[in-house]
Amino acid sequence: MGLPEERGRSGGGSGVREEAGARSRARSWSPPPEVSRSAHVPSLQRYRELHRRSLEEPREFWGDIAKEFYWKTPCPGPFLQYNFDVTKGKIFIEWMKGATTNICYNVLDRIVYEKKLGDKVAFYWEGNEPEETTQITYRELLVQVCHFSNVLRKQGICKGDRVAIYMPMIPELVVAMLACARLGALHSIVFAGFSSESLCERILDSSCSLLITTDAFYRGEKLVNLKELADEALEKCREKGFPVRCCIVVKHLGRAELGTGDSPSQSPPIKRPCPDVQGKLKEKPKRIWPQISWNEGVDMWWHELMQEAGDECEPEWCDAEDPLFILYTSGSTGKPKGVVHTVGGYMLYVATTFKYVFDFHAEDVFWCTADIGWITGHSYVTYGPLANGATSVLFEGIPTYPDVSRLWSTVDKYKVTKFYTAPTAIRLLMKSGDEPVTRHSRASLQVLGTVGEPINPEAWLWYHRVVGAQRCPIVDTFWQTETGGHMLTPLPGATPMKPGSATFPFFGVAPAVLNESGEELEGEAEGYLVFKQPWPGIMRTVYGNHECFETTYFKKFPGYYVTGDGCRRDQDGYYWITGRIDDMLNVSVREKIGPIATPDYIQNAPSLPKTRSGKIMRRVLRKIAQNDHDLGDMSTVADPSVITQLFSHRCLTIQ
Ligand code: 6R9
Repeated sequence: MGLPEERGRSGGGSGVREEAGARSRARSWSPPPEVSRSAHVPSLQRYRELHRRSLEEPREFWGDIAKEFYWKTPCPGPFLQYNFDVTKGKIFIEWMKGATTNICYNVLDRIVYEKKLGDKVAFYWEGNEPEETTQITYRELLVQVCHFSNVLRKQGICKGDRVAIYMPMIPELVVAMLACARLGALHSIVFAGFSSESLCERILDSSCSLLITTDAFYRGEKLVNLKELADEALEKCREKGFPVRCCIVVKHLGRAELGTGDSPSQSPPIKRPCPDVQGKLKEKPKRIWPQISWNEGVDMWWHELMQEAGDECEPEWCDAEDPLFILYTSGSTGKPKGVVHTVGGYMLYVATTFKYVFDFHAEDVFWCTADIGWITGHSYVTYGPLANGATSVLFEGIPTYPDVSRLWSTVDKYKVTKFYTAPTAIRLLMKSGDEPVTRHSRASLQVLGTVGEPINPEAWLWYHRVVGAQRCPIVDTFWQTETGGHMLTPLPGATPMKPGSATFPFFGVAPAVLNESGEELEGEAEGYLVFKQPWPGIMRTVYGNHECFETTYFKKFPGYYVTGDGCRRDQDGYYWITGRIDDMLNVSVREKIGPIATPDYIQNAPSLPKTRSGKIMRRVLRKIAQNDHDLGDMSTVADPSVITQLFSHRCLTIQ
């Protein structure tokens, strides 16, 4: 796709600068002046000044940001201490060690009592069906969280305990995670699209003492009997000698049975047509509410426990370096790793990236479409927006239900100003053409974002031209579960964008490009993307396996955090992620390594097995190469037919 023809016209927003004399250079799109005018960072020069300061004086830079937050006790010793070099001893990173705080207090009590934003909407909840909606203010959210914290306390949950959460995108998921944070218990959220095996494996790995789940939910047309999967998981845990003593169940699909209940201790009532009416609604398939099984002595209803719970709940004051949560990485290779993030650094980092990368202002309505089961949802549905007192959309549905214009009708419904999604969703919607988008106004949109994988320029240009009507800068944010928040990203009012490039490092981030021998490459270069110094949001360990943490991220190149991604830096200093290093086939491999490294067979593939978030499942590719049909857990594969196709076209001569 070429450049938009309207580029010079007034009202077109972004200016286009074609760089003369360099055919290979990508064109850059300047930030729209109306965005820059009111932006926190209004120019590239200002970005560079702030970035330089963040690297030269990290303690002062982050120290100033820390002043925005509530600390029960200040930092008694050094603000930052770390070792990134395996040859010099154990890898560790400590930001503000010894200072005490509570992240739940900071994202709720502070917003209600210090910022006086109690009546502001924290979330507009948009259910799977467009007519299922509710909203919750900061004050209401705080009340719910205090109640549920008391519920957990009564069940014996203490600071340091692990709590597994297996829930769809409903307000109670946010309540549950923040209640854990209030008590200093670690939440381990398992994406509700994962299988019972995955849930069991994760419960066992971090020996969770309690599970929070939901009766059932719809994902588009598909009914997911979540409680059944949770039961299977707990049964497997029991078989393996680890009985989980308590399972709290939210009545979500059966919520209408509970009535509207105006007691503040209950879940917010949801506007949902009652089942009889729903059955009669035109063109709506009849919804089935499954019977769920009940394990006496283990299962407890959320709404019953909430009714008995008290209003007051003093937060547990935690060390800045205490663990906040565990989140297992997608595990496209081998066993999933429990990535551990800590209270203080994660709080500073997600709050700051949210503010600058989406150029947050008080009147914004923010919408990140990611599921909270992934890091993007942890950081940019829950903690980042709440830490800034933002109003967000919490979306239970999928982009294609009831039709492919769902995202854009929802943007109009809530007047969304900042919208954040994945390239897979953009590419999928692009196939349906422009009309489902342009049918809706989208006039409220100001900034668009992407995350999860490289975005191809064609999809970028469509997102920019059609969705953003050429008015909206696109922030292509590169980061990982391990990094906690954005690492390479444009700032909407400052950075000239190049379609497909995540552009420049965020504050506090010092990237480098290394060759195979670990030498830093200068200027235009391609190689391993690494980071040279710690930022507050970096993971601190792999749960229960610090050695795995050191080996995976620090052994290959001592002194650096190794992302595992390849990247190219162009002549203007822009970073372009080329993908996971181990996904790449080095074309000259035979010459470099020797004849043993000659590929036996090259199989053309129309597509690769990917997760729903767009990640290539390398583990599955290896199995196909070995003709091994025992694929293990396939619950996150986006399109299983791809695998059948790959097996059937597999070269039969290789065994
Ligand atoms: C946030 C998240 C991390 C991996 C990462 C990289 C890929 C993420 C990207 C991107 C190119 C971007 N990735 N964002 N690649 N451009 N803007 O997705 O975390 O699920 O841990 O995945 O995703 O390969 O290493 P996670």
